[in-house]
Amino acid sequence: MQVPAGNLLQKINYPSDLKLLNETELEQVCKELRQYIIDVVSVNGGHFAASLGVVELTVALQYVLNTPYDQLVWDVGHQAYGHKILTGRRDEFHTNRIHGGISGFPKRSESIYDTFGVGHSSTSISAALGMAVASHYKGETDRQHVAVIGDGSMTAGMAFEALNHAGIENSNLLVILNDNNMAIDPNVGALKEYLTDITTSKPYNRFRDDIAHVLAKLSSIGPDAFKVAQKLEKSIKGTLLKRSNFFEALKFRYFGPIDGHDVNHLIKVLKDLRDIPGPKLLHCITVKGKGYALAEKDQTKWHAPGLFDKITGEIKKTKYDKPQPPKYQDVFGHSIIELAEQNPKIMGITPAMPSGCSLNLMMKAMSNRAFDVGIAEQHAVTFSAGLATQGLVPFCNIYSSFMQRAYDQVIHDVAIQKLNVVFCLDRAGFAGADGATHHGAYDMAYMRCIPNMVVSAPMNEEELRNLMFTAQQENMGPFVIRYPRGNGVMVDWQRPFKAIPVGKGRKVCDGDDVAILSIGAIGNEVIKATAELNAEGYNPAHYDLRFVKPLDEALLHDVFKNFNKVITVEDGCVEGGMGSAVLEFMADNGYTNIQVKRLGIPDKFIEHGDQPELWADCGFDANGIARQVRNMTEKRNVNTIAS
Ligand SMILES: Cc1ncc(C[n+]2csc(CCOP(=O)(O)OP(=O)(O)O)c2C)c(N)n1
Repeated sequence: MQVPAGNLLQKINYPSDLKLLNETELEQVCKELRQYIIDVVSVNGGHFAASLGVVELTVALQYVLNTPYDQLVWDVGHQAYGHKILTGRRDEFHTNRIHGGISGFPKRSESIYDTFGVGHSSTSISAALGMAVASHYKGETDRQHVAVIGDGSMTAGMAFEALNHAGIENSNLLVILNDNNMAIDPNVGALKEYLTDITTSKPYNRFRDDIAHVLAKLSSIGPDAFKVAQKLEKSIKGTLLKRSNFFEALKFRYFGPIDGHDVNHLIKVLKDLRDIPGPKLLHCITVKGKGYALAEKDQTKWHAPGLFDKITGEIKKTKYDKPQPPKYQDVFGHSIIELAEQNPKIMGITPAMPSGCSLNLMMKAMSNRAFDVGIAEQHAVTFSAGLATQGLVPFCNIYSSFMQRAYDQVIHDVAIQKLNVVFCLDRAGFAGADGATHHGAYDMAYMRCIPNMVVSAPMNEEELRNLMFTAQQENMGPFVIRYPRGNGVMVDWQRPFKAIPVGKGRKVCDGDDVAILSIGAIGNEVIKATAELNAEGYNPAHYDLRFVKPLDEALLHDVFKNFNKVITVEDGCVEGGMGSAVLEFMADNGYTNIQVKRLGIPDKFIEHGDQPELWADCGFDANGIARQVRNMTEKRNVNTIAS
C-alpha cells in the first residue's frame, strides 16, 4: 500500500535533492523520514527498530558524502530503509520484501547506491576496506569509504579480522560504530561492556567533541601540524580514558562517542572526519527504535514486529477459534528444556539468535546451561566442540544460512573428532521475505558430504522432538537436525520422546504409479498433493526419508525394485541435495531404466517471497508436485485404486 511522504521528503528523490536543502531543514527531513518508515512498515511488515535508530545518521551521511561516488556500506542492511528511501526508492518502498518487490537489504543489482550486497552481518568493514584499497590503487584519493556497523555486528570475528587489517592499510576508511547496546536481543560480551565504559567516561567526554575538529583543521595546514596534533590527541585520550583505547591500539583514530540523533552535530563531525586521512572510527550512540515509544521500550519485540497499528501499537496477529500448531522454533525451545531436565549433559548455544530460535526459554530456565555467544557462528561451533570434549552434549542452534559461516569449524573441530555436537539448523529451506541471503538452501548438500555426520530433517513436530531425543543419546557423534521457519502441522505435539533408529525412513502411504521420496517438513506438501491426486485417479506412494545421511538403503532398494518412476522432493538445493544422494545410490547399486525427477531449489538464487509463493515458483508446492506426478504417470479409474 502506497502512503504519502511528508512535504520535504516528497521532493527528495536522490541525495542530490537532499543536498539542496538548508541544514536548518534537516531535522524536519529526519522527522518525515522516520514517519514514512513507520507508516509503510506498519502496513507492510519488515525490520523496524534498527532503521528508526539510524535516521539522523542516514540523513547526515547522504548530506555530507558524495554518494554513489563515495562508497557507503551498511552492515547487515536491515537498518538501511532510510537509505533506500533517500536513494531513489521512496515510491517503491511499499513493495519492500514483498514477492517481486524491492529487497529488504541493500543489493547491488537494485541500485548504484547499494555498494555491497548484505543480509549476513559483519562484512561491512572488510568490504569497505577492499573498496578503499582499490580506490587508493586507482589514484582516487578524494574518494570516501564508510562502513556503518552495529555494536552487535562488531562482536563477530570477521569484524575484528577487518579492523586488524585496516589498521595497517593507510586507506581512506571511516568505520561508524552504531552503538545502541542491542543486537536483536540485548548485545552480549566484553566488548559491549568496554563500549559502555567509554561512553560513560565523564572526563573524556567533556573533551571528545573538539578532537575531530582540531585534527581536521590542522591536517589542512600541513602534515607537520597534523603529526603534532595527533601526538597530543593520543596523550589526552590515554590520560582521560579509563583504559587504553581498543580501536586506537589497532591503529584506528577513535572519535566519539557522539549523539547519533543530533543530525546537525553529526554533519559537523562527518565533515571534519572527511578531511582526516587514514583509518578512523566514529562511535555513535543511538537508540534502537528511536521515535516510536513502544519500540524504544521493547527493542527485541520491535526488531521485526510484523504488521501493527501504528497508533495503538497493537501487533496484528491472525486470530483463530481453534488451537494452532506451534512454530518449529518453539518446539525446539520447549523440548530442549524437557531433555535437559532429564539429561544433565545437555547445553544450549546460540550465536545471537536467542529469541529467533527460542533458546531464550532455556536461557531463562537454566541460565548456567544456555549461552548467547554473540554474532559468532564459528566460535559457537568450536565452543560447542570444546564442551563436547568434556562429555557434555551441546545443542548448537544456528540458522541454516548462517551456518555457512562455520563450515570449517563443523568439519575440522567437530566431525573429524567425531564429537557429539547436535546442530539444530533453524530456517532450513526457504526463509521467506528475507530472501536469497537468508534461504537455508544448501545445508543438506554441504553437510551430507562430511564423514561421521548424521543429517536429518523432521516432517513434523513429533519427529523434531524424537530426533532431538535420538541425537542426545550416548556416542551419537555429530548430528544435524534441519527444520523450517514457521509453524508445524500438529496441535497435539507434546508427545513422549521416542528414539528413532539412525538412517531409518518411513513409508507415509502406499501406492503403485510412482514413488515420491521427500525429506523434512516439505513432505506435508506431498501429503496434500497425494490427497488431490488420489481424488483424480492417480496413486502415488510416499516415503519420508528422514535422513539424507545415512540413507535408508533398505527402503531405497524396496522403492527401486517396485517402481520405475520416482520423484524426489526437498526444500533445499537440487544440486547435491537429497535427490542427488538418491541418484548416487541408484548408480552405485546398478538401478537403471528408472525415471527420476528431482524437485527442489534450482541452481539459481531465489529472491524473497512467502514460503508458499517460493515453493510454487520452484514447482515443489502441492500443486507443483501433483503436476509432476500427472506428467509422469497415467491416470486410472478412481475405483481401481486399492484403498
Ligand atoms: C552472520 C549473521 N548472523 C546472524 C544474523 C541475524 N541478525 C540480523 S540483525 C542482528 C543484530 C545486529 O545487531 P547490530 O549490528 O547491533 O544492529 P542493530 O539491529 O542493533 O541496529 C542479527 C543477529 C545475521 N544477519 N548474520
